[in-house]
Amino acid sequence: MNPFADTSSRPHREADFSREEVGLANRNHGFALEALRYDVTPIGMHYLLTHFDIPDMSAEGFSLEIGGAIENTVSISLDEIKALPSITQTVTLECAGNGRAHITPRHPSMPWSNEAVGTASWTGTSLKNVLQQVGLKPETVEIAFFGADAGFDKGHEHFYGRSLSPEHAMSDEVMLVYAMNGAPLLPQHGAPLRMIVPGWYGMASVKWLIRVEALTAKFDGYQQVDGYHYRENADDPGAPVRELRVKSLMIPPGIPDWYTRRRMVDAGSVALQGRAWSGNGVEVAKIEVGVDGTWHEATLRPRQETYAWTGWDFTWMAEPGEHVLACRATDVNGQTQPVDTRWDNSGLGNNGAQHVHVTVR
Ligand SMILES: Nc1nc2c(c(=O)[nH]1)N[C@H]1C(S)=C(S)[C@@H](COP(=O)(O)O)O[C@H]1N2
Ligand SMILES: [Mo]
Repeated sequence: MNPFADTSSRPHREADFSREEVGLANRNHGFALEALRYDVTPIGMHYLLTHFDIPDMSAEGFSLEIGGAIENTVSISLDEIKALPSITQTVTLECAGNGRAHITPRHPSMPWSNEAVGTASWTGTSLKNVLQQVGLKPETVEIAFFGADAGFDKGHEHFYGRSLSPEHAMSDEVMLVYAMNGAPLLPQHGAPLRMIVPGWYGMASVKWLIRVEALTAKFDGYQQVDGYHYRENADDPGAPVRELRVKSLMIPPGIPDWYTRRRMVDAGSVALQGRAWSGNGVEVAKIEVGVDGTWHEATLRPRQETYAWTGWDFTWMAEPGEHVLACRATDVNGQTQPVDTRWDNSGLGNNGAQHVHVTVR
C-alpha cells in the first residue's frame, strides 16, 4: 500500500500562496518539528521573524541609549551591560502569527503553520538593573523599546518598537540579552543586544535594541497600537496581543512524504513525544493526544524552568489504516487549546490543535 503514489504527478499551479507570502517565508524560517526532541532548540533551528531588514550592527562601540522621563539621557556600552549581574533563562518564544496559515480565509502575511516556536537559553542581565541606574521618574507610564531596523507596514514608516508598563519592565524576568545557548547572539537573532520578555508572544522581545525611552504618555508606535491586536474584523479596535496562549505540538511520527508531509508508520507501539507551554509562566496541567477524535491523556515530563516548554510522551498502539493524530494542552488555570483553528482577522494567537495525518501499514 502506497498512499503517496498519487503525489508523483504534481501539476504546475497558478497560486495558493501569494508570491509575497512565499517571499516572506524564505526570509523568516520556522523550526523543523522533529527539533521538538531537544529541550533547548539548537541555534540554527530556532525560528526567525524579522519584519524589515537585519540591520548592519557591530558589538564594537555599541551603546544603548536611554532617554525620556529620566534624570539625564545616558548611553550604556555593551561592556557596561555585560558587567551587570548576569542571568540565564531558558525561554520558549513563539510568534503570535504561528498557526496563521491554517486559518481560512487567510490574512496575507508570514504564512506560518505550526513551526514559529523555539526554546533557547538566553544570557544577559535583568532590564531592571539598567533602569534602576538611570532613575525613572514617577510620572513614567510606559517604557518604549526601539530596534535599529526600520521600514513600512501598511504605509506607516517606523522603527520596530514596542512598549511595556514600568512594572513589567522592572520585573526580574525581562532581560537584555547578548548570548543565546551560550554563544554570542547571531545577527538574525538581534545582535549585539536584544530583549527577551518571557511568557509573552515574540513581538515583545525587541531585537537590535538601540534605544529605550521612558514615556509620560502611552506609546503610540505602530507595532504597539496598530499591529498585534486580536480583531474579529478590520474595523474592530481589538485587544492587544500579550501573553502566549496555551499550546502543544508533537513530533510527527514515522517517515514523511517529501511533498505532502503526510506520514507512514509501521503498525504496533509508536512512541509519540512533543512539547507543551502556556503564557506568563503558567504551568501546563494536562496534555491529551487525539487519535481519530478520541482523546487520551499523555504523560507530562517534569517541568524544568518557568518560561520553558514542558516535554510529554504517549505510547500509541497504531492499527493499520488512515489516522489523524492531534494533541492539546490544558494549563493550571483551566485554559485548553481549541481543537479547531481560532479565527483572528490578522491570523494572530491561533492555538488550535495540531493535526497530523498518518498512514499505518
Ligand atoms: N527589532 C525587531 N525586533 C523584533 C522583530 C523585528 O522585526 N524587529 N520581530 C519580533 C517578532 S514578531 C518575533 S516573533 C521575534 C522573533 O525572534 P527571533 O527571530 O529571534 O526568533 O522577534 C521580535 N523582535
Ligand atoms: Mo512574531
